[in-house]
Amino acid sequence: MSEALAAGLDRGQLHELYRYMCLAREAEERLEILQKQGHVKGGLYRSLGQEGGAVGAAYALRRRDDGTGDFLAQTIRATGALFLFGGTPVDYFRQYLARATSPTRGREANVHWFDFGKGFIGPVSPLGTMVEIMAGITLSFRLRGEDRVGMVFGGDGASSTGAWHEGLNFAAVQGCPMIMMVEANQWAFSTPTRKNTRAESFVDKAPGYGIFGESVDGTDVLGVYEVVNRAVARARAGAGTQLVELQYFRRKGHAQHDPHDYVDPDLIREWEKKDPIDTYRARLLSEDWAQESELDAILAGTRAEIEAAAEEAVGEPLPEGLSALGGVYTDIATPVPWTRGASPDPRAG
Ligand SMILES: Cc1ncc(C[n+]2csc(CCOP(=O)(O)OP(=O)(O)O)c2C)c(N)n1
Ligand SMILES: [Mg+2]
Repeated sequence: MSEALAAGLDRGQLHELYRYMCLAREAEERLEILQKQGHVKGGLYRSLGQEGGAVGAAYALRRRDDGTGDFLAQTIRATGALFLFGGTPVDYFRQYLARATSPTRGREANVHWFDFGKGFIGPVSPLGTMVEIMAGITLSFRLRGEDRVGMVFGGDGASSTGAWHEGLNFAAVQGCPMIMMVEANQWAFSTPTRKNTRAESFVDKAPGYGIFGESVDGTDVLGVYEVVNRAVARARAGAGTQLVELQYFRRKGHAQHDPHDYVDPDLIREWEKKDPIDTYRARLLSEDWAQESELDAILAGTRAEIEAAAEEAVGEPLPEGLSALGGVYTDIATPVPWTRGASPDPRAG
């Protein structure tokens, strides 16, 4: 690795953060056009303004493609994390367009897909449930003595579900190497956070579970990386479950069908000034970590990649109706048996 310039990251890595934020932004903007053209099946969710939180957090994880790395449970607002973990733009479009070629063969939508080999397991619809699932996965890491961690994203609204509390408490009690990312974007659909919790900050909840929590400006990709990197290091070293609160703002409606008319437009304009991609680009230039031409080339590259992926997915077929009968139970293939690691299975013998 070449010389570290900031947060222990070298020039190439700092550029990579920028690239993945751009990739998420470009993919979602392309989706908006596809939706207007009638191609998108189901809702369309934006992570606008939250790209830095998703990318900065997932960048702190160990990413592998053979089922031996860290695990990630992404949400609809963590598109950048999904791409970082090897979810490809073309599969992302296939999912949103419900193509027969999509990872779920058109059965599920948007970011509801997984790849055990790459280590991302997606969300299920009931909010909070992924916390319980990740608690189980990270318990298995701990029992096998593997130095792997699992990161689960969840919104501020999701934190008011029973599953979230139970999952987090179980993980904390069991000392699971789980990183609980709270996407505090101040809304759960049209419900403001103050109607979801009396706590001033989600970090205030951490001591209630006996775990360490830290809060960070979720629009600052480098700041997020630094805080999450520390949390990951603690969890990997055996300090148990960690909580990180990403503070930012949902700048669009819950989904495209939500008019967002309950939010003060001045507030949205304020948060536009803190756009994570614009502010990071300005910093890269002012610190001399990048040349304008390099960043332009990265952006152009992501645009070309997204355009090619969108075109590929659009050209592919929808599933045949009868195919819905297949793959429901026993013929589900799990190509990488991540539950059987190199270390011995504690149930054996
Ligand atoms: C248990 C449960 N209750 C309600 C819903 C419906 N629902 C889906 S997303 C959502 C809002 C989620 O808000 P938040 O967790 O803050 O995430 P954000 O959309 O802000 O990223 C709701 C109420 C659900 N999926 N699961
Ligand atoms: Mg929210």
